[in-house]
Amino acid sequence: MKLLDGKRILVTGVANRWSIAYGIAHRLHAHGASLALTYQGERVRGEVEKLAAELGGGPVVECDVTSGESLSAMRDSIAADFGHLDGLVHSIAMVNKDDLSGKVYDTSRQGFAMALDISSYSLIALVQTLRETMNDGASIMALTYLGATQIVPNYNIAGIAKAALESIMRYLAYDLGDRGIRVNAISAGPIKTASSRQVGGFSRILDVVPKVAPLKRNVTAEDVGDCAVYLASDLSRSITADVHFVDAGYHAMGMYPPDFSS
Ligand code: 0WD
Repeated sequence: MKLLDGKRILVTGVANRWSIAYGIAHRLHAHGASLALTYQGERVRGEVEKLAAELGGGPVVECDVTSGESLSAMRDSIAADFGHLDGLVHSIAMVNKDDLSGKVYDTSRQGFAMALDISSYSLIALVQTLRETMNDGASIMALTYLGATQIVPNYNIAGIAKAALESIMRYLAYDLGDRGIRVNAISAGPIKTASSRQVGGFSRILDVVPKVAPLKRNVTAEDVGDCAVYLASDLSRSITADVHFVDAGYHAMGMYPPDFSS
């Protein structure tokens, strides 16, 4: 008997093999979950279909979170081909590259609106669309980053969007608690992906973590995936409205260690 046997989980945000969502899907599948994946746009469809075939061959459905029509069509397709959900993974973010360096006060109104729409509001949009297609007791999780609450130079508007996402996570946990549906966030340490490479100075962030974090290393998407397994499973049945750090302990450091040199 595996931890997630019989659980049907929808994973968003798989773009390629390096996506954190892929690491999560891989671990959920290893622990027995049946998976459906969403992809954004024809550009990544072939790759996501290939990855889905390795993960049990569940449905692969298009979903652009900025479009109500796309969200509704995704829900109808999931309801018809997959059934009610026991889990939902939100692994979606988008910020203009120009807004991932320089000064926050230079952020445009359009860049702010787009970042908050895709990276934060999308969690509300997904829950609004899918809540009737979710079983009571389901588990929802969203990916966040330390830049939500701490200053991480260059993360800028992405951090502001993550602060909104974490707050949305808590309010949704309250909204859905009467159905036993849990909503949590996983705060991942830096991992090299298509999105993270857009952040100014990202390779320096990867260099610093092993010198500072208590575990003296970076984390992998599979590490994040194992936290997702716990949150999707009944082991975390009493855990909701919280941020779970998978960052080798980096977030807890108040000062760099004495032997630190960059
Ligand atoms: O260091 C990192 N990589 C960290 C990432 C540390 C902590 C948190 N995160 C978060 C990200 O902010 C994001 O929420 O993890 C999540 C996944 O990010 P990722 O795995 O680093 O990046 P990526 O593989 O690019 O996945 C993000 C995906 C998009 O990928 P592309 O590369 O095509 O932009 O978000 C999806 C898309 O699949 N996405 C959308 N999905 C639906 N509708 C949309 C949209 N409009 N826009 C982007």
